[in-house]
Amino acid sequence: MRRVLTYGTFDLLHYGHIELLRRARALGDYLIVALSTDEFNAGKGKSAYHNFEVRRKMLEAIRYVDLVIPELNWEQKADDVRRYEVDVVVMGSDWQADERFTAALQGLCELTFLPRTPGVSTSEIKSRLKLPEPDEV
Ligand code: C2G
Repeated sequence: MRRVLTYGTFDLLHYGHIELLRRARALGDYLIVALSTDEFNAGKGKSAYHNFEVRRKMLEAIRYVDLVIPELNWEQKADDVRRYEVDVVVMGSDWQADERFTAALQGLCELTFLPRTPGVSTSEIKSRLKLPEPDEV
């Protein structure tokens, strides 16, 4: 059983997310998604439109996703890999050179970066829909 792990916010779920999850799952037999909590997002300077519970439920409805766990901080990745016996961590290519993945997971598991799906992003959707930021509502 080859186990895959990925991290993200997955807000306003779109086909770029689905394409990442589909390709990540295809690299193994079991896909775990570590979903950024609302508190962790605040630390990233991000405010998701949907809260953690809604984002978790949406991910759990996706056929490629086998388990959703919380992403609480930047430092948990090595523990996650050990605890869930992960063989490969998969991220979109925008994380390619990020030490919070490369250094943190060196020698612990494989690390694969997949090309981002062009032309779609949560921030683009929000700006096109002119969704108010939570503090604007
Ligand atoms: N993604 C993609 N193509 C897009 C948009 C996103 O492949 N058009 C990928 C990203 O590269 C990421 C995943 O989908 O691997 C989730 O994207 P986000 O929800 O934006 O996640 P992010 O804010 O990058 O959080 O600890 C790491 C962070 O939690 C990652």
